[in-house]
Amino acid sequence: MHRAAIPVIEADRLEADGIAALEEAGCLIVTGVAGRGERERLRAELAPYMERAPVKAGNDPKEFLPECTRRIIGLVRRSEVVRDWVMHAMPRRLCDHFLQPNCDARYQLHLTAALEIGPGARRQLLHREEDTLPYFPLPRPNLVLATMWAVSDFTADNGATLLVPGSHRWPKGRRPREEEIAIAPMEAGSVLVWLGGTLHAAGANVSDDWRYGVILTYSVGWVRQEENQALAVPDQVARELPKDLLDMIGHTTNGLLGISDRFSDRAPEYDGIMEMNR
Ligand SMILES: O=C(O)CCC(=O)C(=O)O
Repeated sequence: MHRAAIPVIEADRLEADGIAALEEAGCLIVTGVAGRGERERLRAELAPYMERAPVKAGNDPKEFLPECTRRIIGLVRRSEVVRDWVMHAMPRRLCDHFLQPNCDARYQLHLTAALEIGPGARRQLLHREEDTLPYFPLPRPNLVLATMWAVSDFTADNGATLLVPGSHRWPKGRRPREEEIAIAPMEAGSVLVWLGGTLHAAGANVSDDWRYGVILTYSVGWVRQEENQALAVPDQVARELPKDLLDMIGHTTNGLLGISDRFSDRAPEYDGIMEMNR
């Protein structure tokens, strides 16, 4: 069987080749983004939480999360490396291109998750990041851009992500044939990027190793974030974060959305509303 393929580029070719490739395929592997030191720091920062996360049990083929997997969310609170990755120039350049034109004001962090896929995990059900935002017919403007940071190597055997190139342009009911499903093996330090309309799933793990990845997704600022960052990042942590990261997680207004009298200094146009509320 001749399988579909996913475009692969080195990080320094993003501008020249990456944007067009992602536009066309709806998915892209960018190699050489995160160094070994960062990945080791990330593992150390998240280890206390990952070790406590339950490994999914049961064997229900309809469950979204397959058995033998574990995941945690709330990564901005827990990891300085994740904070750097959220604000990394590579995903932001792609968000500038794919999300910003569809924003009233800005794009935002949508979800953070660290996930491990263990030996014996089955293939996940194919889905789209934008399945939670179903109010526009497919194909629709890009609302979400997803990144998967390979903390370990991703291989065809240990559960590398499966994607359907081109499916970001498909109508809703179209299902892929098996040969249209591509596998995204990548070396640790690479980042898989896909658009919110692209069908994808975690692969089955038929190896003896655990596959470790971090998903960071972004959305247009006028939809509700998949992960409630205002609750995920408590005040005592938020106080220490730089303003650009705070803006990214939602401590700012987004056009007319998201006002709070806690940042009236940053949104002078709301002074009147603030006055009424005093
Ligand atoms: O783990 C993967 O490769 C993809 C996971 C995913 O898409 C999800 O859990 O939403």
